[in-house]
Amino acid sequence: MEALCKNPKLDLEGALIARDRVGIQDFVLLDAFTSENAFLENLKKRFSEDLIYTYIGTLLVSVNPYKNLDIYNQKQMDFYMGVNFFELPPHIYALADNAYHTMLTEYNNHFILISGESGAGKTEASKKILQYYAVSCPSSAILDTVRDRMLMSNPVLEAFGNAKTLKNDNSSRFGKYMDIQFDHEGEAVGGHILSYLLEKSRVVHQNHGERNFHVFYQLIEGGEEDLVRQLGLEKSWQHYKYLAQGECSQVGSINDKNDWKTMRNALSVIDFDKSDIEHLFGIIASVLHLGNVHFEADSQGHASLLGHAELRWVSKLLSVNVQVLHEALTFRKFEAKSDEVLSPFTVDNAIYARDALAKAIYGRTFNWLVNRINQSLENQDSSRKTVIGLLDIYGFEVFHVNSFEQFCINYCNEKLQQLFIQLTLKAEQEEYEAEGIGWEPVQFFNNKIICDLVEERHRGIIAVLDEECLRPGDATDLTFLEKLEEKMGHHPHFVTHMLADKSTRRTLERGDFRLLHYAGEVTYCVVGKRPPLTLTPLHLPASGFIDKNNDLLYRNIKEVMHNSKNFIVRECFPSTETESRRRPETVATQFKNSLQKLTEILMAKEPWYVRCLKSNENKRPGHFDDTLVRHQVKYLGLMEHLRVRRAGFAYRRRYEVFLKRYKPLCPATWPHWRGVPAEGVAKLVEHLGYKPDEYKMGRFIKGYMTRGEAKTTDNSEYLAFVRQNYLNRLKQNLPKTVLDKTTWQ
Ligand code: AOV
Ligand code: MG
Repeated sequence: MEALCKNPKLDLEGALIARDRVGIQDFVLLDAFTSENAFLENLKKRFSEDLIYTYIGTLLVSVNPYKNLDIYNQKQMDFYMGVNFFELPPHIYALADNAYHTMLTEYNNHFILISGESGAGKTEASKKILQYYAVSCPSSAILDTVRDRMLMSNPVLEAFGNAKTLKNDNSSRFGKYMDIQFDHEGEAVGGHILSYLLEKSRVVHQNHGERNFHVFYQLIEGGEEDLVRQLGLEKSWQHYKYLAQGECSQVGSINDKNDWKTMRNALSVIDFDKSDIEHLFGIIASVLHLGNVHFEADSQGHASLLGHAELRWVSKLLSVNVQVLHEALTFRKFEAKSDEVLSPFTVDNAIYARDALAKAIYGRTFNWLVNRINQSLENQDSSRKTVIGLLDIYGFEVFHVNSFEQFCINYCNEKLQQLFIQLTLKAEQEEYEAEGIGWEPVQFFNNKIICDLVEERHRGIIAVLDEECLRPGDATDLTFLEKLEEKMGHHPHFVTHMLADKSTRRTLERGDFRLLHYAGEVTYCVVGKRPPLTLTPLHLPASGFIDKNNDLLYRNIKEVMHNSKNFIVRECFPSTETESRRRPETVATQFKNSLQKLTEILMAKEPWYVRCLKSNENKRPGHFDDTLVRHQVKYLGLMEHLRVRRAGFAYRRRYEVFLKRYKPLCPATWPHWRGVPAEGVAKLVEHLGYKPDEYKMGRFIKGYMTRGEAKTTDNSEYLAFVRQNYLNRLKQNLPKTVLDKTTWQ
């Protein structure tokens, strides 16, 4: 005993477990926790002791503590590496480790779905998981570079893709799915990132109390004197229209100067050379200068440039001809027969063209950056590998004014909730039925009805929006809204001012529609609400749905950019685009298609879930807002998940896999079982004295089993379903020799 205690790992284990005796670590294990009150009580009790993680079976619930806890360090990583999931206090490392070892033993692909509303802790969780893999997995010297690059992709993408919103000081404004690739030895050998719809409207407009993307402030605050001078920048954010609108630059939790250093260092690790960096920051600075390009109306009401200095900086930094750029921002080019005709812009048109250019440059540069990072993470070895995908997407959000961006973000969250429901609540219950296992159905709210409302072909909101966007003539945000009312009028999750009853009508304006999302209701403002634009007729370019969905960029502006001598800009505006006569897909349709592809990518892998909960709305350390947490527990379907997990059989494996793993527990199956795997499993559970309700045997493939030819590839050849708590017992019974040899799942 004494000898054992000298093992530091065991010391830490003892300390951790003693500390974690507060509340219950796994909701599945106790009968009382099927009531919502008991569930919340347990979360709260644990939270008050800084125990932010709790399991529901293998699902990890995490409550944002809003303070740094000393639980993410090398010691803890070592502790969780390769140790049985359920024997230790819940931790994000345990989940990461479990996924990793299951991948290694079963040689299949996995993904970790991290979900929760804005500010709940998704990005932090995904960083912890990535760190765990980077630090804990075996590695060789060459692979160290890959791992460093993987880690360093975070500060770069966060600088360019995150911003302070009213919900979160470091809010992800893009969706990110990252595959971490492992070889046979379990070494991380490469990575690949897919990014989803960056909220690029933020480049030109921020709400009060919010900021533009971090990188702009980092450059101004942290940029070296020489660099700032070369880029023609002032060391003051107030000087830039694109930064000053939110009247918010200093944020207590953010240190732009330090973050600049981290990001610059990260760029070098990712192998950006001097020229890449010069061109990249040239583009960032050009966006700031572009925001300060102003216009006034001349005597004929046409846009005329007000001061030329800023435009000269833009053209210098983007390496484009200043006259041609000037023309592109103040005239539209039409093709009439074989001639090109220039039509002068009004001031509004010119502002629109300027902002559209700023958004396009930034958005495309962001995509370029992701591609560039992917090149540096590419695995050179083409031999077979398995992956763990990490999904960290912008969380559900509701602001005072919600626009097209929130519509896309919240739709994306509906899709992820749908995926969760499909994989856990729905498919699981259907599977019991298919496998012939007696089952009392657990009722749950299926949000498919809302996904359909948004995305259904020809009939959903996106289809109606596209129809209006593509309709020539007088389509406006209001005609779009009217079409919605016509088509969705009786939908239980959709309402507008015209459709509402008297009391609801008071809370809705004519230009709004409201959706009853799975996570609560959100009112979307279809037409622009920015002060100058409310004074202008609606068909003018405004920040409404039609405009944002069209995301129009005039052809002559694209041509100017394509002729740039800045190689990043040139790559971002390829000639194929200006030559093509095809209308590009709308933003919402592109997004919908990319989410469809993402769903397919995920469905082909084995899922793990982290459900992040926000503890309070004010980022207050250690404060647990009962109402807020209860609401999230409800809409995330955690109680339903718990019910299915408790009544169900959380662990299921094909007979063959199961037998291979647990055959040492029975003399009849150890060391070799030569018969049909299902029968070996039957012997095994009989020997262990399992009661009939502890496990179920899934259907054999009809016809095959009787002839003893069970096919291992068929999904229905399960040992259906050992209950989670019995599984723990099963694992604990495995002899020590097997423990040492095999990895835990
Ligand atoms: P999100 O990714 O879920 O929101 P973040 O992961 O950015 O949320 O978390 C928001 C903030 O909460 C962080 O900046 C930290 O201050 C704090 N936080 C989160 N998790 C932890 C943790 N485990 N320990 C300590 N502090 C934490 V959004 O990106 O807005 O949907 O679009
Ligand atoms: Mg985030």
